Amino acid sequence: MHTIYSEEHRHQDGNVELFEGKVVKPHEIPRRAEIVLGQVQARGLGDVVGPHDFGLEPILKVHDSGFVDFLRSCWDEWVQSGRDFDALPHVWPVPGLLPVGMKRRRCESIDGKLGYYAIDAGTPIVAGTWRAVYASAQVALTGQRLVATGERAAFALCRPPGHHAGSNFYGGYCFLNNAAIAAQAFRDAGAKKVAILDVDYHHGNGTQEIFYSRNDVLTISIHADPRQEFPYFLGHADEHGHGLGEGHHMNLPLPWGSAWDAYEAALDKAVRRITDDSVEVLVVSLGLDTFEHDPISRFKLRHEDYLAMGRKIARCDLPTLFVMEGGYAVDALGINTVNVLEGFEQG
Ligand code: Q9C
Ligand code: ZN
Repeated sequence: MHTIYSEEHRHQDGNVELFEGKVVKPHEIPRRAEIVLGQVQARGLGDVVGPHDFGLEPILKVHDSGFVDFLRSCWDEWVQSGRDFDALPHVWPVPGLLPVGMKRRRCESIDGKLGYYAIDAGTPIVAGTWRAVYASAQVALTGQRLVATGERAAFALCRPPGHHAGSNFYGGYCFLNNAAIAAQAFRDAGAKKVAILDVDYHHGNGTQEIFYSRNDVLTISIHADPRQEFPYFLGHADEHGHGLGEGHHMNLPLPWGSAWDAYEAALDKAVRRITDDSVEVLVVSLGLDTFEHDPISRFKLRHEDYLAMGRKIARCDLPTLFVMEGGYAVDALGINTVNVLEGFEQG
């Protein structure tokens, strides 16, 4: 299968992340994508191609224009306000802040805007963030085009990742929801029903939010239970979709410490839900932070489990776009990623 890759990702290179009460070096670093690319090439997965430029239009079908404007101008406004280090939020308009009858409003100060749009303080914005974020979305869209025009599968080596970003917010190392943008592009190219299967360790809260009231994109996420793990406020087993979307979202939370036996059972449920529906194309939010040695996660998957994961995903028997999400055990990230993709090709 083809891999789509752009060096533009290197421009997302933050200095700091707020993590467990400390200001630490970011876990989401340029070397992640380079390690994955190296393994794709070393194992001969297929050709590596650069992205086309599809412009802002397909991004604006998923994200609010005010939010996209904020991402584009944030760094300049931050510098204008006299700062020269990473832009991070430090104050949030929590729902109870405002008296009854008052509406949350976006404030003109860049600090107010950061708190308005960010869900966490772990996602630094720097000078090159927008360049990298824009290219990452174009990488996903280029993979979408390859699959929509007849390839069985493609691998969008996106960086930064996307599944925590919603229509109007960013965080969890994500800015634009690459998988959601690609899924919407499949719909606009004529697919009647699309499924997004999110196997990242963390709940795909942004993807859930974007499609929660819709019945044309089935969203399924397997992840660490939000009662224990980020993003905490969403991803519980009883969230099934709303209105028209009722029954078209599925969360499969698993406890800390889960290994392949428990994971496989959840993945079986996900695959069954997809094959029971009239899904025409599959987008996989491919996070590898379920790995036993991931530094920020607590699942126990091993190298060989990712081959089995790829084979199992192939059982959906659908044209499939893989979109890179998380995974922070960087030295093992290439092996685990390409294991899924090779397992899929065998399956
Ligand atoms: N103590 C992705 O994998 N910080 N994002 C968690 C846990 C946020 C991960 C802190 C992790 C976000 C795409
Ligand atoms: Zn993750």
